[in-house]
Amino acid sequence: MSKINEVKAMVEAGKAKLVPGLVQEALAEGNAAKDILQGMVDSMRVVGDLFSAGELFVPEMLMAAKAMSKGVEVLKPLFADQSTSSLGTCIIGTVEGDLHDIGKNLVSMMIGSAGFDMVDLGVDVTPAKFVEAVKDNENVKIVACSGLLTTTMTKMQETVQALKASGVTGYKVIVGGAPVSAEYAASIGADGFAPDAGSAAVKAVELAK
Ligand code: B1M
Repeated sequence: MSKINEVKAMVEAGKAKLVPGLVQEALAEGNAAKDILQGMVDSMRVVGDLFSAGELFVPEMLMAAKAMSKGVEVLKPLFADQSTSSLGTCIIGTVEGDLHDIGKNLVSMMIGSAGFDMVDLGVDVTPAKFVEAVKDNENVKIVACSGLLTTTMTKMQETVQALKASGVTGYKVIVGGAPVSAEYAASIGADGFAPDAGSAAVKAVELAK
């Protein structure tokens, strides 16, 4: 079994203690960090499908998430920004009612590696907290909202509305997450949408210009 497949199997099995070492071994074997990352993203899809099929439950989903997060910690320095000048500040968070943070963390890592100073508000972020953050931070160019649940997608709309009503300007809002589409993003007045972490970074750079 290739090391990436071993990483994937251990993420799916929720073996958080084994994954970092296997990620190191996969790197040592010559695999690119992005390929190892993609392997772990694919594993989370498998876990989600098993959950949908009733073959796996919330605790196992949580263990798989922890295992992936440990693997991402090993890869994070490899995606670090090498540039010295900043493109501005990016505020990021998962919207209110939603506790999923793996995708948000990957998006944060990629936007950060594109040259932004990241302010990560975490998960379950209310519209008011996003507004507070654009007021409290200097040189905010991007606000990035992540959401994984169809049930809390409306909070994304409320966040965009609250940001517009705040009167603070000079930044753009991008949204994304599995249930979010370009059409939905446009319908709630967001300035941009990205389907994955890499394109979120590209979109952030484009909008911050
Ligand atoms: Co949850 N969960 N979960 N879960 N979970 C999903 C999302 C689900 C699709 C599973 C399923 O049913 N197949 C389903 C949502 C259904 C729906 O609404 N359509 C679901 C459910 C139902 C739930 C609970 C309600 C379950 C319950 O309690 N009965 C509950 C809700 C809790 C809450 O949030 N209030 C719940 C809980 C959890 C755990 C806590 C156990 C755990 C999360 C742990 C954590 O994040 N720390 C968890 C997990 C792990 C998942 C799955 C299996 C994996 C999510 C993940 O990390 N994917 C997920 C199934 C799936 O996704 N197939 C599922 C990997 C990650 C890299 O992908 O987050 O999509 P993703 O991010 C991508 C893109 O979406 C995009 O880029 C990322 C990287 O390329 N992206 C952006 C994300 N944000 C972006 C922002 C951008 C741009 C792109 O711009 C700003």
